[in-house]
Amino acid sequence: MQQHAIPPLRPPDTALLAALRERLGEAAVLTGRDTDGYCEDWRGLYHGRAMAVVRPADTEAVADAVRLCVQHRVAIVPQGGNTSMVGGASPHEDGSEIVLSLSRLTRVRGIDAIDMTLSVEAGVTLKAAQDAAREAGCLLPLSISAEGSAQIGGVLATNAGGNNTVRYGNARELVLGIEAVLPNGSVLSGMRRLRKDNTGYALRHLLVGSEGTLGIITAAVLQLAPRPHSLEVALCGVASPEAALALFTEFRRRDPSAIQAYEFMSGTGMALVTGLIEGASLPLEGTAPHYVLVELASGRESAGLRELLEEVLAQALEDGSVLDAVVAESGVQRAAIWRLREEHSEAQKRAGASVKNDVSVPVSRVPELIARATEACAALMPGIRIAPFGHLGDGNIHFNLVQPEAMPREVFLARDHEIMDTVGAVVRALDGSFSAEHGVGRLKPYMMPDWRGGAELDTMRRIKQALDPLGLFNPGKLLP
Ligand code: FAD
Ligand code: 2HG
Ligand code: ZN
Repeated sequence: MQQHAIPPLRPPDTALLAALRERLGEAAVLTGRDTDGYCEDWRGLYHGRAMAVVRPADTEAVADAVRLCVQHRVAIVPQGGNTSMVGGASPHEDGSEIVLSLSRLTRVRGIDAIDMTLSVEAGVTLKAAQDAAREAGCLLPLSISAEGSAQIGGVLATNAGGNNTVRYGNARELVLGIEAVLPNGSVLSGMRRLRKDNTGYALRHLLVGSEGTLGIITAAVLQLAPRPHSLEVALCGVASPEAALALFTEFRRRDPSAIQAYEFMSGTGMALVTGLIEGASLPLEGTAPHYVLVELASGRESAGLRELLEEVLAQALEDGSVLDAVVAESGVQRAAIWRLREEHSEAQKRAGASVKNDVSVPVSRVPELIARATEACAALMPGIRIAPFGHLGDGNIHFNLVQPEAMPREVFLARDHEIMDTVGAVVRALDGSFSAEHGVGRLKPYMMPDWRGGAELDTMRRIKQALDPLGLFNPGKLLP
């Protein structure tokens, strides 16, 4: 983190606060210390201050709050579960912005098991949306470790990826319809649940991934999938990222439709999990340089997944590419294996400050990414803890670096751009992206001109200017 002096607090717009209280009710407008929980991000990188946090209860109230803020020329930071990894939902330190929390929009508006659609409001957590789908006998095939807190609006605004992208795609692929409040206060009502609908520009896709800079998503229609009837999970110790990739391609060759998740973990990252997370232990004979979690699933009950898993692993154990493997025998064991993967972010947080590189490269180049970035980071900062993990099946690796044990947090974080640019140079050489799934947020807009300059950035700016000419929706995020 580049350190900046804390700017002086701007005086609040008392007329606006009074108008918001009158329209939304006293309890829906928080100020002072009541806003603290909304101003700090999950990583603890930003300590913003908000003029107020407003918590409207429905779409009309969101639209009215937007109109009032625009009348008063006060900027709005939309916020869902506040789990952003890039400071996307954090207000500026000068207290000039209003945080608009969607957390009271929690209605499941409808679910249809024949159409396989779920209509939900923005403040429904991803976990609650998954539960609603399950109760109707369907699957909402989007899964991230933060699903208990992340909300549908935030998940769509960031186009979240996660553990099942390899099979079902990112959040974008699941969105059939959307409802959103635009910066001019109008409500875009596109809650259609149609598989086919080619009527001009796909505005829902403009809003998905726009990180609160073009509109406030208030509800969406999501495409559900059939629930799998058979499921197998295995954890493997592997000698190298090359071996992890070879195992992935072998599973895909044998049955392209079977892979539901394919996750890579480094030995360093796994040691942090088993060392710092209560109850997390490795179900293998010993440790390995790297690990892979594979989940296979099928809509059929006797799909032969267990046989497939055992055959592929037996062959890999024999040729030495897999060093050790365990196949879960129960739901409890499946959950214990998944926990080793899902606790990576929390374990790294407990180990100290990290610099996160949420990068993607073509799947075939993941081993090269890991080798080259590891070498470059070790040369840049001796003692840095290199803990890459993530969605190998999508070519999306979280190339995370944890501070050297003896280095103070601030000294380490002051070099974050240097570290990100070191990893970025490798990613660029491999035709990758510096932002695979977490978004650009407040952390990375400085990288946009270099990576997406020319017509791409120019077009983004024109779209922003057309929809939000006053620049009041999440300023300082996404666009430099
Ligand atoms: P917030 O953090 O509140 O906001 C995120 C961005 O969206 C901000 O720019 C905000 O302004 C905007 N926004 C929020 N709500 C709305 C709305 N209703 N309308 C318009 N804009 C809005 N991400 C992944 O992609 N894959 C993962 O596997 C993954 N795992 C994670 C694990 C952990 C432990 C944590 C802490 C985060 C993880 N993330 C992951 C990142 C994050 O959880 C996701 O980006 C998530 O989608 C954000 O949802 P949220 O509701 O918390 O959004
Ligand atoms: C995950 O895949 C998330 O678990 C978080 O995207 C990654 O902590 C991270 O960098
Ligand atoms: Zn991820």
